[in-house]
Amino acid sequence: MRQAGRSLPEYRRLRGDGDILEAIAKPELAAALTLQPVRRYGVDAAILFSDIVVPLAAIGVGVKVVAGRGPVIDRPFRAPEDLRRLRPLEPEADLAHVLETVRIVAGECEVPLIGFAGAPFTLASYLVEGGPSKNFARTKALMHAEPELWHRIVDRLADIALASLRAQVEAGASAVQLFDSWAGSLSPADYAAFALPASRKVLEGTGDLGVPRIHFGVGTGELLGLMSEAGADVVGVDWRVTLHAARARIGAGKAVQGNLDPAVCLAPVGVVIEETTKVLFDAGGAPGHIFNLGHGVLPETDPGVLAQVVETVHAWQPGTSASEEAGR
Ligand code: 1CP
Repeated sequence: MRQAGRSLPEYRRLRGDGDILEAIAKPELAAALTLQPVRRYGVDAAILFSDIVVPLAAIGVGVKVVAGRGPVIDRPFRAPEDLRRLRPLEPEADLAHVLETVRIVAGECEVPLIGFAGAPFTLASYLVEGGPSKNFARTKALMHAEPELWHRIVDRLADIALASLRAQVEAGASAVQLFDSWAGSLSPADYAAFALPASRKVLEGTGDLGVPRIHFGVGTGELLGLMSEAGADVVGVDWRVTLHAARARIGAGKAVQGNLDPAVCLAPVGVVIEETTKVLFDAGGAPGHIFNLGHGVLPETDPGVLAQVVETVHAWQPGTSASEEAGR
């Protein structure tokens, strides 16, 4: 549950309202923030407290994370010269603080730690748009107008994500997640041509590490079949597609992750539990389901409700008539 911490008073106290990139750069603080949702909810994995733009900031691409908005790029990418600003990542030097956080958490945490990186398309969208976007117009214009430049940008971003993920696993992360949050804005043809090859480079490039690879996206219902070709072991699904339908699109041999709508968690607790049970039921009894929200926890979510979601998931016994009845 990405950003589960944001709903916690202890997170807001510890994190304060300073710059998130500064908080991420303090290993003891970042490790404590990583562990808070694990301790409070008893979830089965931790996700590193960092951000997808951290490697970009580390190689000198000017980027701020603006409160209430997200990443903002000082000088958005527009021209071939901008490629020079994407130098190779040297994780031990550039991400020393993040890797130290991974080592601390891996040493202290009783559940697996998930390391992560931004997928090339999603990172490129921030670089080209200059910040969060609704329609990704400049990004799509660039990929169609200058496909060669686009491919060079996403290829460099793939190398950066790959280096970052490999270093996180070497430092102790037990799984990796590639966040392609905005891939759902693409048509299947554009996804196949302009996003999939670079994501595949990252996922296949982590295949020898022996850790599960999770491939996340939002609004990707029409892309799930293509995403399943990118090389991950687990494909994330949001609430717009049932897990049952998603499994058919993704094909055998892969697990699914998802897919409770984060907005549902703002409803009365009885409704939330009912919807949680529906997700579990829909996943079926077959192995290979990671229960999760379809996207990040909304900050106004009641932590007590999330605790009950976790309890419901842990109590679920697939195949028993009582559980199945509740899911109908
Ligand atoms: O300071 C804050 O509390 C602001 C909110 C916040 C947080 C908690 C941001 C700004 N980043 C983060 C940390 C973060 N980002 C984590 C750590 C784990 C956790 O807290 O649960 C992770 C895994 C991310 C990954 C991330 N950052 C993604 C991919 C996953 C997703 O949710 O889609 C994306 C797209 C970002 C960019 C980003 N950073 C922050 C925001 C608000 C955004 C999204 C902006 C947008 O809408 O484009």
